[in-house]
Amino acid sequence: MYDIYFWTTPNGYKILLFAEEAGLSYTIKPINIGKGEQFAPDFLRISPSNRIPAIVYHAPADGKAPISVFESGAILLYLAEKTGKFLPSDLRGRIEVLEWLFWQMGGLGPMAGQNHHFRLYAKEKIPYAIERYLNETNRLYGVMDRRLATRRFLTGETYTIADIACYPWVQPERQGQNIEEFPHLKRWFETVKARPAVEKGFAVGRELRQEMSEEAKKILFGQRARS
Ligand SMILES: N[C@@H](CCC(=O)N[C@@H](CS)C(=O)NCC(=O)O)C(=O)O
Repeated sequence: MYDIYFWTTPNGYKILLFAEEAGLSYTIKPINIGKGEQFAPDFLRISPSNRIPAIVYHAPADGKAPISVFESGAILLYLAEKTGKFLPSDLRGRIEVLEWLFWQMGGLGPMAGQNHHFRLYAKEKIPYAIERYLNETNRLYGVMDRRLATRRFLTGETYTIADIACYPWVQPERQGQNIEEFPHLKRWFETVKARPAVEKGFAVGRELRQEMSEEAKKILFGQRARS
């Protein structure tokens, strides 16, 4: 029913985690971003920003053409609304989940992404850039830790798309963070990690995983507008 355009990155995993949690029937369409497959015209028609993830749903309720969705936050919201899962329907509960979903999309994801870039991938190690994103990741971990001091999950007692969006982006070792400084975040991290659907989603993706080659870095970094 669903095609998931996927590669083994945190944003890609968000969608596998949802699909496994919700028991969706799906086919993975691998888009090897290290080989430049994200620039194929067929993929750009679905995801005009040449980024994974994206999905296509083949049997929309209106009986019309398949529906495609790009941007992981939009995909999670679409799937949550469609399945009625992992997004509360009451006004306040829903708003809270959307706040944390957008917090991840605009904060944790981009900042941790820059952390990975400057610490792990950039050829030139620029102390200012490394420190800036280490600090910002640290600040964001602190925000989650405070939140989780009084709640089981980010928005309350139930697991939602906000947790699904954040979990793949919490990678303490890669991000130069000491999780022991964030006991509530650590407890949440271990709770989410142990969910069977999370284990399954990561196991499914792992089969495709490749180290990032120098060739891949040339394709991924330094992109400019394309005509
Ligand atoms: N805001 C986007 C970001 C997606 C994104 O950055 N995807 C990366 C992998 S995590 C990608 O496809 N990169 C390919 C490229 O840079 O060409 C989302 O959340 O879906």
